[in-house]
Amino acid sequence: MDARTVLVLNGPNLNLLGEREPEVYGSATLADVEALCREVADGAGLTVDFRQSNHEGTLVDWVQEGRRGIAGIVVNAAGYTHTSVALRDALSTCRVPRVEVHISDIRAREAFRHHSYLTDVCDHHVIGRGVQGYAEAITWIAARRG
Ligand code: DHK
Repeated sequence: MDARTVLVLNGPNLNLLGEREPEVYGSATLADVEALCREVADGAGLTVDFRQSNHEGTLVDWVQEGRRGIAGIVVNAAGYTHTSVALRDALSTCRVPRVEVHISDIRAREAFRHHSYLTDVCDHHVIGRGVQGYAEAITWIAARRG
């Protein structure tokens, strides 16, 4: 990773995008999302390091890896959004712009999804915009770089 890298992190069950609750998350697969991110980043002169894990500690390790010296972090922590103090603490150590993304509108779903531990340690939020939200997040990071 270098100063032009956007680190895009995906949490648990997002590997099943496309087959998982398509009425909520849509029909795009995670590979489709990765291709979208690469296209948008490429257009902005950035590169993408795209990762997914079902494991909280792995996500923490990856946030720490990207905490300085890169263009920014886009994070859809999926279920860990609503549970993970550890991920929140990792994001709060970052010296790079952080964007929280959710495909669905978590504010309009079950009450347990309304609270995000990540919201106030991220600099920007794209919620409920479908997978296009990832593109918006990368565009925001690119615009912030000027
Ligand atoms: C994805 C998940 O897996 C859920 O646990 C979150 C998020 C919402 C999304 O909308 O991308 O509650």
